[in-house]
Amino acid sequence: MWGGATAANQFEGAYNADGRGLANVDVCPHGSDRWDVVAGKKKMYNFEEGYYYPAQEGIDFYNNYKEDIKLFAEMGFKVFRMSIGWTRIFPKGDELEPNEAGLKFYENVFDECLKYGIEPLVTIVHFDVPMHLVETIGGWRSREMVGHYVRFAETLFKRFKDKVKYWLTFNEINMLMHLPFIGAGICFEEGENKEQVKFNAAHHELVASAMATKIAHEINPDFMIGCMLAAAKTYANTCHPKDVWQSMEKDSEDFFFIDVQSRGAYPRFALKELERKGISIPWADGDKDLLKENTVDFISFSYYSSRLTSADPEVNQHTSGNAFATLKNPHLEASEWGWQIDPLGLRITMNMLYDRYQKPLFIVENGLGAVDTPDENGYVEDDYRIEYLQAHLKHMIDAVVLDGVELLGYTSWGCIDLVSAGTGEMKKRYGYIYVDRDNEGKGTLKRTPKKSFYWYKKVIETNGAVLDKISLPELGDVDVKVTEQQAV
Ligand code: BGP
Repeated sequence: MWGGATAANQFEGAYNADGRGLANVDVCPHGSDRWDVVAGKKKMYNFEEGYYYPAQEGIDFYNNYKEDIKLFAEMGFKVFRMSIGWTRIFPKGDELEPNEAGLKFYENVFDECLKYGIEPLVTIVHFDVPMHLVETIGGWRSREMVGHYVRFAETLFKRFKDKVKYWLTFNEINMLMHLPFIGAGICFEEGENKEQVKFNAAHHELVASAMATKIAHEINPDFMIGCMLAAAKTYANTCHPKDVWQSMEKDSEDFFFIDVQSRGAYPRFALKELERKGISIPWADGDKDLLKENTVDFISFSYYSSRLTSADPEVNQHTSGNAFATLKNPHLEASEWGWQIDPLGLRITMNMLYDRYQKPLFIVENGLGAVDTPDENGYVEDDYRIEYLQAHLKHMIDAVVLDGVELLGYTSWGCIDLVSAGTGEMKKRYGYIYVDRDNEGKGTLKRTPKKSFYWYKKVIETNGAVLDKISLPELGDVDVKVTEQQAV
């Protein structure tokens, strides 16, 4: 299935429409303080004077969903990945009855997709935590979150059991270790053991994910439930065994979550590591059986770049990436935001995940964040984006055709321009559709297909076969922008 991916908080807008409550994702501002807020270092529990909050209006998908889905259909999408704004359904998070207006909105969106034969792929939580639960119980640090999440998930499964088949329990579940406020609604208190808090939250999310998987399969045995990982192979800087060992350890950090969700138990390396660090797992009665008996049906992941590590402290030239620290790889070019570009790394990552889990994969994020310069008609010639995607898709197809990896689908990230999660910018664009809006929230919000829109339409039409036939000159001069490292 070919398609595109989005997240509620990065494009819906209408943050207080029809009874929607405030969520952690709303109060992450644009600007230099954003990083500290999303990382849980700076407490910002409400809108503050002097800041701009891009999630408030996003690109107003809430009021434009018909037009946007029509454009996705024109490209030939078979699948559309989107998430549910938790606080549209449960504004505070602890209500017992859902907000009908919120459910109705998503029902309308699903109906619109189905009208065009587009299958919705729904992320239940893409970073959202209701602010009421952040303030009253400290987000996912508390076990109480499990009950609130499960009630939310069950409400969705029951209401949409005939409209949605593919579900992801949490977006990039491993992100909570890196950006705990956006990943789990956690702000640290002075002097507390941060690692312990993060592993408590991780355990609660893993238990919640397994409970949701159980209920989902009871409600509709045809449901396909996936986990979702911010994935990337970590390379060793040299063939020195210490470097190789370190790269293995880095990969294991990511495997930890998926091992639990896909194999049904904490991996032994993680148990040993936690024991060494003096971190305890907040087990409750029944957790072990629950995890064991309710594993996911498929493995979904985002892939933007490979990562690089070295055991030698002298090798320390870092570059930015998807919230994961990585060394600069001299063999790779980078985006304008310093994210390195490694198409073969996608094939490597796919093989690594498939070998380990032997379950179908779903690539649910991949793409190039770049500055687009529209002409006077709003048209963007984004050959750099086409080149990035083309290279990745070629390796993706090799992984399927030559290596035998089972792949359910591919949804490129930000199929329509939307707000960047990392920086809160609009100018970091991933879309096939240009949206007239800038970093300060100015612009008409007009949608205009870019050159990549027509390219992707061809890719979908030919199920990827055209990739071999489109030669780059046919698409015009390709100008891949390579700039120096820029901090996120
Ligand atoms: C992933 C998130 C997405 C998305 C993407 C690109 O981590 O799941 O929400 O934003 O990264 O990152 P950014 O928006 O920072 O460019």
